[in-house]
Amino acid sequence: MITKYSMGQPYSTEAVVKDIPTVGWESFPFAHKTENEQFIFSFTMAGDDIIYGLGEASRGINKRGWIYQSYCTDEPTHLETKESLYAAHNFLIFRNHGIFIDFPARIRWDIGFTRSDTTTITVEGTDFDIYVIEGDKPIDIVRAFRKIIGQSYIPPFWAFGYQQSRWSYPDEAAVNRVVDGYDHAGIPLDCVYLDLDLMERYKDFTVSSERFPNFQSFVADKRAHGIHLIPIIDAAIKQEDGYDVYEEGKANGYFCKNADGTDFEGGVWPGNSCFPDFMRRDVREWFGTQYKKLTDLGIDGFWNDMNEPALFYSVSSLQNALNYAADLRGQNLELESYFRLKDTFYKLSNSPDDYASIYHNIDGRLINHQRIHNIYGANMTKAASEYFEKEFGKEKILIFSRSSYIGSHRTSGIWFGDNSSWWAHILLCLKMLPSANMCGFLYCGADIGGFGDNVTRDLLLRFLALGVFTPLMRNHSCLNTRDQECFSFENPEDFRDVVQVRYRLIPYLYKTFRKASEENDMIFRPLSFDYPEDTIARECETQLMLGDECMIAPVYEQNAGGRYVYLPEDMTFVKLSGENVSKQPLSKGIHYVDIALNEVPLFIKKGKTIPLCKPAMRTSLLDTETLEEI
Ligand code: MIG
Repeated sequence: MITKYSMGQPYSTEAVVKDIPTVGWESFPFAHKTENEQFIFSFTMAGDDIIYGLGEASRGINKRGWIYQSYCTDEPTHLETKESLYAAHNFLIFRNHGIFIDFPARIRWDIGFTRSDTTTITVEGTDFDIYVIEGDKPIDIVRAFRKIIGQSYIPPFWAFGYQQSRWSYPDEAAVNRVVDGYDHAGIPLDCVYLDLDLMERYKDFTVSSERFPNFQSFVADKRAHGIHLIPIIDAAIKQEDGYDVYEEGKANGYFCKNADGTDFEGGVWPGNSCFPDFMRRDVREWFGTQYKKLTDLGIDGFWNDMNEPALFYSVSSLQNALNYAADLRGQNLELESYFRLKDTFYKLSNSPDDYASIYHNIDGRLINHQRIHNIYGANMTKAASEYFEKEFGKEKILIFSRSSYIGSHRTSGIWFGDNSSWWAHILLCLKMLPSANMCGFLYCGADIGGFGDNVTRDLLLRFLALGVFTPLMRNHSCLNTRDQECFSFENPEDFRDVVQVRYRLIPYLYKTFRKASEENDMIFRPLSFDYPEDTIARECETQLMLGDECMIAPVYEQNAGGRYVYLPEDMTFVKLSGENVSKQPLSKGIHYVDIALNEVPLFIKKGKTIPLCKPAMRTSLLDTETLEEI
């Protein structure tokens, strides 16, 4: 059963696609109050209550014991103490209740942080809808919720292939080196990503004629070789006379405003930039059409970045900071004023004051950005996906976004942003998967190997062995980090063994994915969903159930030759490596299993089988008809 409660005049986020009548607040099942323009509600948790949800967020599958904030943030360091990442996925499950707060501004979720037995949720505004979904089991609650938010995005089939990215492959030669490197090592590959260096001075939808002089034929050439090139699109538009996107946006009043109605100016990669007002349908249509510049050149996939939106500084606060610094010139700074000076610059990025100075023109009214902050990026990606669907139909163009809100799951995927080459981030990815699935995000994954910092060979191999199962399987790495392509390390045949397993599993993974999309189901479930009475399963956050057939349990520690795994029932332990398959029946309970660096572990339930095809160098070369059951 789903009940909708409404307060004030909610902004229409389009997260929910089913009409649900609202009822009075008397029946709202949680203690609540409205105070200082905030709506606050709370519930008491028993010692063993598990709280699920929040999609892309830090910490565990069980969200207890921390405070989270829905406030889309360009967060480059995913420490466990971070309260916000790039997305706002306002869905929680508590016992037999699912709670979805449809509200595009800040929400605080204090889940046993202030008091270990209490969850207190603070909605920072008084215009919102809350949906309460009742169900016997968490999976029933998820399915009922997913039904009202609509079917999840399905990307093109080739998007299930292995993908290589880096910030940045600066020119055609660099891209060729990647493709050749993979081909030479016999490691399958379907996509290569183009980051900021594709563009001419960070101008969206442009191609540097110096570094990619024959882009159209280059794209065609790669396509003929089975490789898709995937360019990045940033949210902000460079202010530059003569740059058509900027000129058109300015002339038509398509950019976000200051309070006085002039265009808001902020610094991002291109320097001073304007921010398209994605809240407006006409602006979305205009921005969506810009992608044509690249689809006309043969491009069929994109990733939308920096759309929280990331803001290095606003032009006005940078000026204020510079003036402040100029005033201090020549003075002997006391420590306090020195730190104030330092903070003045340090706090320029993603400053709440700057966000509060941005306005959107919605139906002729200026609406402050802070009121809709969490759906800005979602609307950028909606601009792109609406255009793709209209122009090319469904399942033709790959599109995924960094920032997202529930509802984005219908038209795009997401990636989990700037993680690091840390062992802990294998598990962070694993934990985000079921939470993202609960909120409808099926096409997702983390930067394999980690984005920030230097990866090691063993970390990359272990990360890949989890990535083999994530719908988006992309290795991506930051500027100034060591080479992270599989062929850059010694014994590349180990990498081939692992990536080939992905290709062997694609028929199974693709079918599981489609079914989850069509039936509003999860691909990855916490063990506690399937074995609610089993204490060890309830607490397990290093393994996941996958589909109806199996369980995954990646190795996540350095120098480990295997791991402890908990089997909640008898299963077959399968090790996949290249074309090799080894099987061993294991009984319910805890086992230590050996797993070499070139092996992918998988646990298949009794009476179930999984189809494997032969590996191939591209998804387009897979024979998905000839299958071997294991
Ligand atoms: O501020 O485009 O998360 O994947 O490589 C950094 C450069 C901007 C952040 C993205 C990352 C991408 C990077 N971008």
